[in-house]
Formats: sequence, C-alpha cells, structure tokens
Amino acid sequence: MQYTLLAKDKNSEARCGVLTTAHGEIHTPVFMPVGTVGSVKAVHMRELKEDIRAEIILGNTYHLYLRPGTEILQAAGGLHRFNGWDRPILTDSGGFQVFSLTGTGRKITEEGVTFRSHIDGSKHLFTPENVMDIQRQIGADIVMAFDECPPGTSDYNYARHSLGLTQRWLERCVARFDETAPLYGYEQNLFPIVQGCTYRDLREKAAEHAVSLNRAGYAIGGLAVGEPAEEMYAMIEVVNRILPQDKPRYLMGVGTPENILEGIQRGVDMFDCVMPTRNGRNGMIFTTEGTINIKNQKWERDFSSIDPAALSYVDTDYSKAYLRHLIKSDEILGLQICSIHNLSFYLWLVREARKHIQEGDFVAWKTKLLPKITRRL
Ligand code: PRF
Repeated sequence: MQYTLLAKDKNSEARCGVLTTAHGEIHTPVFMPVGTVGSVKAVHMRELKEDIRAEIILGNTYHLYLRPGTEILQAAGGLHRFNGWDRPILTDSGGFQVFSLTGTGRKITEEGVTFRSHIDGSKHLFTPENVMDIQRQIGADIVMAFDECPPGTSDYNYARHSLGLTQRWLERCVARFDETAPLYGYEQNLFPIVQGCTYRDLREKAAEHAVSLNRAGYAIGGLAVGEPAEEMYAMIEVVNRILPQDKPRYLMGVGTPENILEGIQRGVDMFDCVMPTRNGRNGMIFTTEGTINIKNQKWERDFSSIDPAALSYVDTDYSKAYLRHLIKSDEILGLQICSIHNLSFYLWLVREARKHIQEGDFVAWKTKLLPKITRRL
C-alpha cells in the first residue's frame, strides 16, 4: 500500500493525498460510508459508486463473524466477491462493537473479550489473534487492530490500564498478522489504533508505540465517546504531531460535518461515521444550506429540491415535501433517498476540502462554510 501526499496546507495541518490499495485508489481526505454487515444500509453498490462516488467502505468484524460467518465469506472468496463491491474495504476489529455490548455478560481479560451474540445469545471469544484471522478471511484491504475503547469519561487510572492492555493486544495483532498470509492473493494492511482517552501523556505514549511498529497507516480511536469536542481536537493535535507525515491517519467513528472539517484541519486523512446513514433514516438531512428535520411540519408544502446545490440526482428528482411524506409514511424509498443524499453530502464535503487544500485556501473556505452548513433549518 502506497500513500502519496499531493498537497499540504500552509495555514494548517490539512493535507491531501492518494492511498493506493489492491482494490484501487483512495483520495484523501476521505469519508468511508459504514456498511456494518457488508451492505451500506438502503444503498445499492451502483449508487455508492456512481452517484455517491464512494472510494472505500467499512465493514464490521463483529457483525460479519456472527453472520454470515467466516465459513460463508471464505466460500464466497471474501467480502468483495460476496457483496459485489470491488473497491477498497476497511474492517473495524470488533473491539468497539463488543465494548458497547454492556450488561450482556461481556468480560475483558488479558486473553481477549468474551461476549454474547446480539443475535442468538451464544457465547464467543475475541482475541487479538482470532480477530486478525477473521479479517484475513473477510479479505479487507485495511484491517484494524483489536483494541479497548474506554468511555470518554474514564479516570486516569482506568485509562492507563486500558491503554496497557490495548498495547499488548496490538503487539499480538502485529505478530499474528505478520505470520499469516492473505487468503485471496492481494495485499492487506494492518492499522494500529492509538488510544489513551483525553490524557496527553497516554496519547503520546500510545502514538510513539504505534509508530515504532512501522505500519502503512495509523488510526486514532477512543474519541467522540462522550468527551467535549475541544478535548477531542486537542488529542488529535497531540497524536498527529507524533504520527509520521507520510502515512495516512484515520479518526475512527467521527463525526459531524464540523468534526470532520476540524479533523482535516488537524491532519486527519480518513473518517467514517454512521451519522449520514443512521440519522438520515431518522429524517435528519444535511444540506449545503443547513440541517433539516424532514419530519417537521414546516416542510409539508415545500416543493423545492432537497438541496439546491444538487449534490446527487435524488436532490432534484424529489422535493422536500415528497421526502417528508415518504418518511412520515415509513416508506422504504424515503430511507433510500435520505441515505443517498446524506452520503452524497459527506462525500461532497471531503471532495471540496480536498480541492481547497490544493488551492491553498482551506481554512478560509472552512470558516465561511461552517456557519452555513451547521445552521438548523
Ligand atoms: N476503536 C475501534 N473502533 C472504533 C473506535 C475505537 O476507539 C471508535 C471511537 N470513536 C469508533 N470506532 N476499534
């Protein structure tokens, strides 16, 4: 995997580049639509490619392992063959997902995490080793380390112990990953995840340790988990001062359009978040004029396009009033339109960021755009 920096902003840490994987190029900064079970909810692969113009999607080890299971995925020839997406795929390790299964008998030990399936209650064990093996079987281009993501409000002592565990797990992930080979003939890459909650010294220690393992890219985890946004931005700065300039940095599970622009300004290259799809299915629409709750009565007779900027075909094919009607009627088409529109908005946002980094006016563009798109309409 090759990362080439194309431009660096003079007034901030923002950069743009190209990440070349076995399944094609990713232009950074990039937003990765979330496809938890291998499908981006309510969106066809054709729409993802041709309308939304996504370059990479995300899958979840936890969900794919439980269903359909690795035996089926291997029989299919990997997730790309199974779901029909022939561009890059990144899989999250399941760390974050099993840690959100609180109150279900989940247990963390040095060995790994035992948890119960949310589908049938069956008991399972994730270890750094088997999570690497599962991601080999899924066939992700980018494989994430198995980590613990503690709550944003964790005290120093908890955070320090948790980071120790995550670092020992990371070394086991690297060892297992490096002693195993890809199953489908193309290269896969392992990204370490930097944890450490909101504690500077822990973040620095975690970043230095991750860098010492010399991987093709690095992730920042444990943010946007309940801490104030300003602390998240401060931690990104601390970590990105240590991560190498010539490797991509991925901020996991972030975030709002504002979080993404602030992350880009601080040198982040990759983002993923369920917000455009999940909130979209709930009627929250991100537009270039501001955020809309499409269920609101104020849109009942608004026959204007969903977004005047026409970020995708759905914006002009359908009106706000019609979309409101679909969502109010629980029509499947409403979920599809909201998802296609919101993902088009997020992909538009990072494409514009890329353009303005290259043109040299990123911060001025961001400062002018933010008040407009964060408005509640
Ligand atoms: N670790 C993993 N996945 C994640 C996170 C993390 O810390 C986050 C935190 N925002 C989202 N997804 N493995």
